Amino acid sequence: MSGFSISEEQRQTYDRDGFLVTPAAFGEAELAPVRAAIADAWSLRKGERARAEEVRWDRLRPELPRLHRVNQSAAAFCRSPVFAAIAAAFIGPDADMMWNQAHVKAADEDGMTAFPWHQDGAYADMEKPNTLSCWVALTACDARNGAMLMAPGSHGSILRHEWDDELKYMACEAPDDTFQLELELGQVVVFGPRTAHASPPNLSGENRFGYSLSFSLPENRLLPSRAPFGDQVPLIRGGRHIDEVMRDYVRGVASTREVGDRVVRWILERLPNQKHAIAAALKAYRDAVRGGDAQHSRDALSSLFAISEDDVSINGDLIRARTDPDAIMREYPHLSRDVTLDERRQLLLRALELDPDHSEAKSALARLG
Ligand SMILES: O=C(O)CCC(=O)C(=O)O
Repeated sequence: MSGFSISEEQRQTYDRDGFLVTPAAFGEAELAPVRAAIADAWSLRKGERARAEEVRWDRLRPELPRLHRVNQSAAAFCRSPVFAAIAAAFIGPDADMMWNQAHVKAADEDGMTAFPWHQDGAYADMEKPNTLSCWVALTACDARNGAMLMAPGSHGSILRHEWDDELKYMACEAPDDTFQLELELGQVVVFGPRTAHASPPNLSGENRFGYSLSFSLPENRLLPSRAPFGDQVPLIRGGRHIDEVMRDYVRGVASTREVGDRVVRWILERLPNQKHAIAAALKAYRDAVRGGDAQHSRDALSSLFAISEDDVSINGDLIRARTDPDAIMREYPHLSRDVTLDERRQLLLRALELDPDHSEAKSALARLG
């Protein structure tokens, strides 16, 4: 893998504080195509949404999830050797990219580009809870443009989160001990699922771009439903980068047969309606590897890993990104009048997918008729 590595000192910092900040791990040449992908997704979002209430969020503080599905540069970035080294250090020899989402802050209006205090782990109870997030500075960040605030030592337990209707976010109380990061372009903040963080509004007059990627053990599922969750893009297997493993697998290298079969079997198991798309993408990848063009092979593998079910979003967030049925039911009474009956139904069904016995979600669904 790349020359990037995590030192013993960084590991100790992470254990003590719940986060660490790497030196610049990416240069402008790697970041520019990702920023362009985010800018494209942002324009599309602004164009697509005609709903009055959502427009302002989409313009000021859009969260743009799952870019690996729509852009090859973003997909390749998600499997960067930098993340492979971070995941290997903190998760182990087998890890997946679980979720990716850009955070843009435009020039602020009325404090609306702030993110309230929260812990990422409050949104999802995972069967394999050893997850981490990597927040990459795609523009330099400081107090003026809304750099992240971290709470060192806050990673002991999950705090209670309530719906912040003003900022449209599940939020916890602000911790006492907080620290604002100043980041150069390409620095990465690595933090755990229980590390509380927030960010103030962007008062700089320029757009601020960040890209957040989460990693977990493979084949991770949500509790209590045990539904597979997230992007599930393989990143490392047996400590090797997935692109090397899969290349050897489709070339028939015997030592990779078991692991490659398992990667493909899991995609098929998780996406039973996509059998044909998966077979076609695997064939395209095999052909690309045989053709010997590295970039073509990388993109073909990205296309295989990007296959997933269609997404619907409400309140600026994908329904499939909702991972806490109680949070859905706290949000539900506040849905704007623009949210259609069918979308309400889908949101409640998501709550029931997460917790099939959720009585409040069951009653709300019955009331919908
Ligand atoms: O982009 C920001 O300022 C905050 C992002 C954040 O809260 C997150 O990645 O969980």
